[in-house]
Formats: sequence, structure tokens, C-alpha cells
Amino acid sequence: MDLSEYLRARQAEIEAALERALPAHPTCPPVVADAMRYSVTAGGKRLRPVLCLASADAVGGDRSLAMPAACAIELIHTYSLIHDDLPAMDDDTLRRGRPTLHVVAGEGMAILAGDGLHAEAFGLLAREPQSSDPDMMRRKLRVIDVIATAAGPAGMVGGQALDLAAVTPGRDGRLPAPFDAEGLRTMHAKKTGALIRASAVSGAIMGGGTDAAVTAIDACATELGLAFQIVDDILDVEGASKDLGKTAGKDAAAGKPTYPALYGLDTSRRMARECIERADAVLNAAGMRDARLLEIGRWIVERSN
Ligand code: GRG
Repeated sequence: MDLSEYLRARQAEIEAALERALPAHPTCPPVVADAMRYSVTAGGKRLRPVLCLASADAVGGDRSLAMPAACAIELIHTYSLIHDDLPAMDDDTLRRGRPTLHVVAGEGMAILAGDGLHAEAFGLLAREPQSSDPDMMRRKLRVIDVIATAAGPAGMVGGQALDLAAVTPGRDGRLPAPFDAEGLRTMHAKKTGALIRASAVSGAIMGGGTDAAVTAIDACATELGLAFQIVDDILDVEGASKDLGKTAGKDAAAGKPTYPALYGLDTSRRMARECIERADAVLNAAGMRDARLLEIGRWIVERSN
């Protein structure tokens, strides 16, 4: 199966599983259920859940065991986008090709829909896959820990806090010093990298991977996450809002340091390609000859070409 067939097949399974995972009326008041659905079903590449399922494949596991983690991570990712778009944060009006949730449902409902998605994600992880097998329960608990850490203050929330603080004037009215290359890398590793890593690691754990395999997948996904961020910065400079489904050029306009700003476009493209080479080396060194994860990495990088 080539990559586009693989992506289409996995994306279709993920859409169906997300549909089942979303809370239904009337248990959940329609006003918030509809708001959650609006953002989850707005499209999106489903990169994180695909990585989760592909990692279960890479360790030779049963992909269906990783589907609850795949969906939980997509729910958390969607909550983060809703909250990131709020006026108090990035203040954006376009996401996934649609008006942002606070534009159509109001700020309060957008905050609640994000909160609801966050809570539903952990409920899903606790409930599924249903099993009383001690090994499966250990896998589930480990995955809950991995995802909570990646989504929380040591991960995504912490990265978002660093990003927000960088554009927030202090009491003296001055902005903090801009990130240097190391600061930029740390902020992105937390803000977007942590959840991408957790996607792959959760898939490998649910697929029953050995500790060595999980460690190799983690290192591989760290590189894919960095490549993703470099490409996202390139697209922010080069892309059109229509193609991106979100407002283009915002980071540059806000004076945020980006990879193209620090290194230039050509070097940024080369750096993204080098991430995939390092991901390849990591998998090779671990004796894991899974081409699919690398194909997904190249798919990430090709978006910037
Ligand atoms: C609000 C706690 C909190 C966190 C927000 C991830 C994040 C932290 C904000 C997103 C800001 C942003 C646009 C970052 C650039 C990288 C990124 C996460 C892009 C969106 O992810 P894609 O490209 O989106 O995977 P789709 O729509 O395809 O799922």
C-alpha cells in the first residue's frame, strides 16, 4: 500500500472513531456538544492520530488497540487549537478553513468546548480499549501518563505559556528579549513537539512495543515533530491562508522568531530534511526497518516544497 492509500485508509478509520468518541445529545447539552463537533469535524490532516496508528504498526502491534489514544490526542489537539485561537491568545478568526469557534459560538462556549474535549480525551483513555487484562491496564495507565505529561505544563501548556510570555509586555511595558535559537527550539519542543512525540509513543505502547522500540519511536518522533515545526514556520511565510486553512503570515507579522527568520528559507528546508535523515538513523540503529514512519516524515517535509 503506498503512503496516500495508507493515509486515506487510516484517516477514514480515525474519522469514524472520532464520530463515536464525540459526546451525544442529550447526555451532553447540545449547545456544547455541537460546538465540540464543529471544531473536531472541521477537517485537519489527522497527523497525530495517523502517527499513533503507524507507530502501533511499526512495533508489529494491533492497530485497533491504539485507536482510543489516537482519538484522545486529536481531541486534545483540537481543544488546543480552539483555545489558541481565542482573543486572549493568538486571536485568530480562521482555522481548518472555517471561522474559529469563538467567532461562531462566542468566547465562553469556545472555552467550554475546549475544556469538554480535554476531559473527554482522558475519559476515552480510561474506558478504552475495554479490558481487565493486567498487561492492557498497565499499557493504558502508561499512555494516560504519557499524554497528560505531553499536554500539561511540562509540555504543550508550558510551551504555549513561553510563547505567550514572549509577546506579553512586562510591568515596565517592555517585551522580554526575543527567543534565541535554543529558546525557539525549547518553546516548540514543548508547544507542538511534545504532543507529536506522545502520539507516536502512545501508539508504540498500546501496540505492545518493547521498551527499546518505544525509546526508538520516541527519538524518531522528536525529529518528526521538529521537522513539522520548521515546515509550519516555512508555510507561515510562504503559504496562502486559503491553502493553510488558517491565517498566514501571523508569526512574522507579530515579530515572532521563526526558523526562516533565524536561518533563512533554504537552510530551514535543509534542516527539515535533516530531521528525517536523523529519524531514519535512529530507527536503523534500533533495527526497526519501518518505512512508514519515515514516509510520514517525508510527507511532513514535502508540504514546504
Ligand atoms: C492553548 C494550551 C494551548 C495550547 C495551544 C499547539 C498550540 C498550543 C497552538 C497551535 C498554534 C499553532 C498554529 C502552532 C503551529 C503548529 C500547529 C500545531 C499547527 C496546527 O496543527 P496541524 O497542522 O493542524 O496538524 P490540523 O488542522 O491539520 O490538525
